[in-house]
Amino acid sequence: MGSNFDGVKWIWRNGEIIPFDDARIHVMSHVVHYGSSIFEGIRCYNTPDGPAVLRLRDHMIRFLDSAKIYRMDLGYSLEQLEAACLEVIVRNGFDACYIRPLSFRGMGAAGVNPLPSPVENYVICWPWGTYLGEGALEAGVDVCVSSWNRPAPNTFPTQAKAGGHYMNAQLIKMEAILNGFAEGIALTPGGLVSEGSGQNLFLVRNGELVTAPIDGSMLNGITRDCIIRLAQEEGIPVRFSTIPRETLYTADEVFFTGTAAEVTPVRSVDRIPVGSGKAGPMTLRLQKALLDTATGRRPDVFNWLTPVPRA
Ligand code: PPE
Repeated sequence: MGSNFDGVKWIWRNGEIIPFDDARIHVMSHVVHYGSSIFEGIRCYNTPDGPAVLRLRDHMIRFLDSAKIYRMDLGYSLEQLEAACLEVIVRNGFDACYIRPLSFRGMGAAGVNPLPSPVENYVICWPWGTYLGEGALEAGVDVCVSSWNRPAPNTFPTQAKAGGHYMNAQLIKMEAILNGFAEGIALTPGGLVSEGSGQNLFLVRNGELVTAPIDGSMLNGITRDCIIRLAQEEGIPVRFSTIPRETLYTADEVFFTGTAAEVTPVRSVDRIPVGSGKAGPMTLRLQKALLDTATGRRPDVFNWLTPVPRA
């Protein structure tokens, strides 16, 4: 998957920059037992004007929203957390990297009640290449529909990006991998298409882009929003519609969106080829629009890029 911590020297913790090896937690930290963390995943891209972070503000707003939902007081403002992201990139000297703000309940009292355990805040960054395997962005991936559903509304708050939610994602992912697929598409409790283990999903049929409405089963992806807005800018019709499973098999194109996955074409679902069985033209067009914007090769009309200050 191309994750690489080798070049990571510094991590931000509660307002300080500490060496990578010092970023340790106790086994009795609440998060280890109960998954009580919130996090973000953000990408920094190299542009002709230097490194820039894609949609930093939107990610950090979602981070604070996750904290609020789980009643975590981080003790840092939006501006401070944004500055922390930029600082840790500068200190590590990366041109392009993945950024992971992470806050969790540390060591306090035993038992489920999280409130007596102190909140610890970290921002980590590392180089992270193609998420769904070498060549995935060009060739596309083979996926299955998972036997695991996403959670029903009012079970887990899926608008929050929280560690414990990813136990569900791990079930989806492991089943897919062990059955020879790159990824799984999970359905809602009602049996309609929801999302991948860590990606939202789009399909294309008759020149129209279709994605499921935010229904309480999936994350409200920021890359999803990028693709919706870029499509609208290009005059591509976008429709929000529930997606019955079988629509995946008859679509002209299917693709995933996510910070890590970027825009990954899906070339088959349950061994049924999607369209021609190759990455589709609309998928590649929107992938290029996103990556060209992120790397400063297309005008940043939406003001999505935050330049990383020079060291
Ligand atoms: N759904 C889920 C469940 C999800 O985890 C992500 C991001 C998305 C949709 C897409 O959201 P956005 O990144 O805002 O477009 N998953 C992150 C974590 C992946 C991981 O393996 O870790 C990511 O892509 O950074």
